[in-house]
Amino acid sequence: MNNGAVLEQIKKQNKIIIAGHTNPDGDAIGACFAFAHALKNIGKKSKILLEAFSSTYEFLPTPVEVVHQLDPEEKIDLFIALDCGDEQRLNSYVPYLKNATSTINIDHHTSNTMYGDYNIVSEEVSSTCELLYDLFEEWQIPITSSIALCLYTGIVYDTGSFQHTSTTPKTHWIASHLLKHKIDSSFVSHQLFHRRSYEKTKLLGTTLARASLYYHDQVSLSFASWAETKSLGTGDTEGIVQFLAEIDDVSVAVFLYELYPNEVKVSLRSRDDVNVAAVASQFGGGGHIKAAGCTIFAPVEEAKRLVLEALEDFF
Ligand SMILES: [Mn+2]
Repeated sequence: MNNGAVLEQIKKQNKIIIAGHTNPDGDAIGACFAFAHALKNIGKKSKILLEAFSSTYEFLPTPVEVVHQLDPEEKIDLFIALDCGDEQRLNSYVPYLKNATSTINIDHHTSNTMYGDYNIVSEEVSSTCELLYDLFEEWQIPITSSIALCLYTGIVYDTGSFQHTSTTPKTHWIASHLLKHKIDSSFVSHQLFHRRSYEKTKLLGTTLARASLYYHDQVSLSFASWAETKSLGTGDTEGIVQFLAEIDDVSVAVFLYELYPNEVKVSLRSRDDVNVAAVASQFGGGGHIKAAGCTIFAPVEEAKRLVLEALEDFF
């Protein structure tokens, strides 16, 4: 893929939508915001399309309007999907992708289905934000301090503060360049990993108290019901699965939460050889070998049974 041709394509378009995946995380949000800044800096207008996200990210500067929905009649020249392994990750935004005159898919998931007219996909990078750094360099779009903060946040988020195995020397190299833009890295870490609402703190306690171990203590699992998830307001249960993965000899951690009645989101983490992306894909989900997710349309007890059954082969 000639990335220069992608930039030429962008320059020709007027109605540009930049979208990230459902239940947006730090990488998706950082990537969308950074991309909007980059487009603005080359004189292109855009709009960001994202589902509601945690107030954690309110410190990130956006140069354009962020909307949760578009007018179904709205004509879209170019739809740019960021951090989405497949079309379904766009959830209710799929029709906008389908109706757009052209589409660009920029992502770093192994499971990427190359659904765009243009696909810039690398599995070698830690995050979509890391990929964007290289892309902006190639496109000679200057990294401003706003872009740097957005990209840095996405990289820190997706690498778990440079702790996940996806972190490479290159990741650190890029981060060091971004930090030259006077980013308060301690503040970013606090926002992303060391701050949670009172409601989420309580839910964390409840779900950890009900954690169970399976398959000779190699799998940890817990869950939150719809009523409990709803108590959060935002449905933000991010990070809870990590606590389950930190239990002594646990190899796979599972956290299920009912986002709506009979709609269960499943987060999976692996600390060893189990490919949890493969497990998630059995339920139409995807992700990375060590971190993946899916949605199961069933009561939470049933979803729990199905996931444990899918994991049985590994233990
Ligand atoms: Mn990502």
